[in-house]
Amino acid sequence: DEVLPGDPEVWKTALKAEHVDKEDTQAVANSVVRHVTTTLARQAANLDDIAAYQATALSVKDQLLKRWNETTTYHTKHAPKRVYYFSIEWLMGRSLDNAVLNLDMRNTYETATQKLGFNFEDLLNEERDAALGNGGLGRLAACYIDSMATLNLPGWGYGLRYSYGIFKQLISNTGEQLEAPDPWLDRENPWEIARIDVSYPIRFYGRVESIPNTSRAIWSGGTECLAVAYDVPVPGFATKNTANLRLWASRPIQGFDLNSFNAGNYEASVQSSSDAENITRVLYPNDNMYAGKELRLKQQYLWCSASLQDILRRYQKLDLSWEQLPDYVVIQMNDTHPTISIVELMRILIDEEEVPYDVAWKITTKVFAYTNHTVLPEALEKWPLPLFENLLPRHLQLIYQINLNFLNDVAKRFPGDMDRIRRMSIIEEGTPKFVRMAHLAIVGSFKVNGVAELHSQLLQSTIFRDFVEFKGRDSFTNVTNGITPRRWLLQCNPRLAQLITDTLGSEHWLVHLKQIAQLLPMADNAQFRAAFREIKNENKTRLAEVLASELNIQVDIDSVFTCQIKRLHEYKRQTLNIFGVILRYLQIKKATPEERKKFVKHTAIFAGKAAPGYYIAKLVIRLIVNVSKIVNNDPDVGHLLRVVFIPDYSVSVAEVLVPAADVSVQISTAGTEASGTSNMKLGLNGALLLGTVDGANIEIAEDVGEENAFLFGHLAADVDAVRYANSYNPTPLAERSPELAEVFKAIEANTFGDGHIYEPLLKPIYDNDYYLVSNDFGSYLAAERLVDELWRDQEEWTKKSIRTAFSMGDFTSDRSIQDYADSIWSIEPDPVPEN
Ligand code: B1H
Repeated sequence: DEVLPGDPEVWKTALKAEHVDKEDTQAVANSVVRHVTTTLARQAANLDDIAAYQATALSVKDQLLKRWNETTTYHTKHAPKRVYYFSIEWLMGRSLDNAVLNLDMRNTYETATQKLGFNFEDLLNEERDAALGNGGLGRLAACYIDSMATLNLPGWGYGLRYSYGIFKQLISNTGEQLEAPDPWLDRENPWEIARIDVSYPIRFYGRVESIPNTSRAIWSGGTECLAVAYDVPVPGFATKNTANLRLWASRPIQGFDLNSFNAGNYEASVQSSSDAENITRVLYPNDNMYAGKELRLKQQYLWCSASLQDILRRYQKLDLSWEQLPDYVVIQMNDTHPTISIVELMRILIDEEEVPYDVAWKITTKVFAYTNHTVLPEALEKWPLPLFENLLPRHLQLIYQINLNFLNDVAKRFPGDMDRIRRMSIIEEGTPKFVRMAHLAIVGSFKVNGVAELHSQLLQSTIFRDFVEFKGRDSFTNVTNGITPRRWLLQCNPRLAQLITDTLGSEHWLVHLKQIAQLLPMADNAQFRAAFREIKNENKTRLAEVLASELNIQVDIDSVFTCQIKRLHEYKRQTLNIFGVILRYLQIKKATPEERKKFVKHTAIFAGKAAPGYYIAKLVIRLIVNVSKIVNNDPDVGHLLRVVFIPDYSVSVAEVLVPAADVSVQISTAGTEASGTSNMKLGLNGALLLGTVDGANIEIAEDVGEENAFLFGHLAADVDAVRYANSYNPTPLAERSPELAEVFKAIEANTFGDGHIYEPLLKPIYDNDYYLVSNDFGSYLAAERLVDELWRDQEEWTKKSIRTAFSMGDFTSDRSIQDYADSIWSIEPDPVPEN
């Protein structure tokens, strides 16, 4: 019923000719070949895998764009309330396999490309990861947009199009992490559409003039650049709905400064233009760590301002009053990184739209919701006030006003409680002063949530306690994280997915993950166990082949594969794991040949990046690599122990590791890991949980049953007391843990190369052991003994593995997104009708 320009018959015939049937191999081949010969201007005769991948991806993108167009058109007409997910990181990984699976066209594309002379798997491997994120936070956003599309929720993602994603990790001969750039856009990105027509001006610096007798001001001068939109279509699974991820790239407003150019100063004339391009050049490589750099604040402001201008432009087409904005728009802030958007919305409403201050504040505080991802103090964003004032002078004024009103309200509620006012202020006093972004985020949001039960409770009882007392319990809630079972089971473990589908008799479980619980009784079925174990072994074999060919390490697939795959961080305690490995090594060395036969064979697998400036984290990598060199080449060890550090961990590396793991290692100091999500990926693929009582481990263990998991370590409630004792009544390490003292002695005796280089890693553990490594080492070892005992009984092990996998139904991102939609966003599914 759309009005077509020109001759409607010509249009209709043309649109029909473009249609590709899901099962039409020839039509798919046609579309791939069209891209080979036209878009890529290549000849069929000299086509390599890279070009064949590009053409295939472009053909799939055509399919996505049709659905994307239909979704956008439909939602534009329908005008439902929409959610906008603001995340400074989007760790998407590869798109081709995911897209053809979600389109239900994998077989067709596989056959079509095969008929054109290519192996589909090889083409998949030509794709570079879109690695625009550090770790869990960025991957969470990627899972969430997959679920938003799959649940037919009207929603978009907003982020930044970094020219360089997370660095490529190289490991030197001495075991050091080296960082290389990740030029992922060097080959053209077939998954994006440049929207040169969608761009917004962004101002930095400059001066502010107040308009007398109003709350308005004029912000002018400084420098301006453009944010240009790049759209990435994100298909839902088995639905036409296709979400949009809009990423902004910075560009100069004019190519160069004409005045300097005409004055003969060529260098100056291009300077400002390259300054503009630099803003979205590179992702900041810190996980759980705040870096107070001006360029990062520029990134945040460019992203938030462009996204808001975009959202408001769309809203204005509806021709409604500003007061109705919260009925149509909700913005979920992924951590505090987009908090400046609260102030930016105020600025646009007040200064540009002439909305009175109080009205603007009322509107703003109904639009934003804030997700916190960490309680670690070093990760909380606070900007030095002078830096902030220089870059965003008008925003600082508005923050002062917001803070003044807020603190007045606090003072009314708690008269005379000056200490409370000091604690809660958005501005931290001192030299210099700081702007506390978490406080601003809470004050400007209608809902604040943590990402797992324990984490949400800790937020409310510790760092945000004052705010709970002020705003009330109802403003705070929990939404436990989740992962998409499409990527993290269907795509990465197709054989297990097939077994589930065959046994359940349908694919519904992929969108109703709870249904896999129906398979729990299969744990007691010997035939099913054999099939399940066979799949695990096949996945282990595939990993073993990669390790042999890429790292030249031979592993025994009959050994227990323990996997700790995550960013390197002291609180995540890769130390516990590697110290445990060292102890095992020392015990094997000491044992007689007869005793050695009793050891359970272990393959300890590590992967993850360290922030480039994080010295201790890098030292842990060095220790792991150097231990692996000694252990893997010691003839006394034989097959009993292997240590593997897999360089350059990424989403696509995870897709190989996750299905091959027997044990999921999740051993953070209790109270420090907000949720964790690799615990969910590994659990869903049947790895048993070896973990502390922390983050989502707690809910996972509850659902899989504690008897199917290996929990250990001090509880969050006890950590403070142990920490206090460690630093104020220190006991010698040998008393806290004789086993750990033995490990440290071996390291210091140069067993793994120069012992003294590890001193900065060991000394804090000798001294005050903030992360309780020594205090938890004993119970960690006890948990490992239980792992070994169970491994000896393969039938029992497989039972627990099956129970683990099929109890993970609650940890799908579909459930998380449904929680957000119901309890925070108040939005409904709006499926595009099938025609
Ligand atoms: C998480 C971060 C994070 N929490 C600051 N916080 C960053 C903080 O660049 N920065 O400034 C980057 C990342 N990331 C992780 O979020 C938690 O540690 C995990 O426990 C959690 O599973 C994940 C997703 O919620």
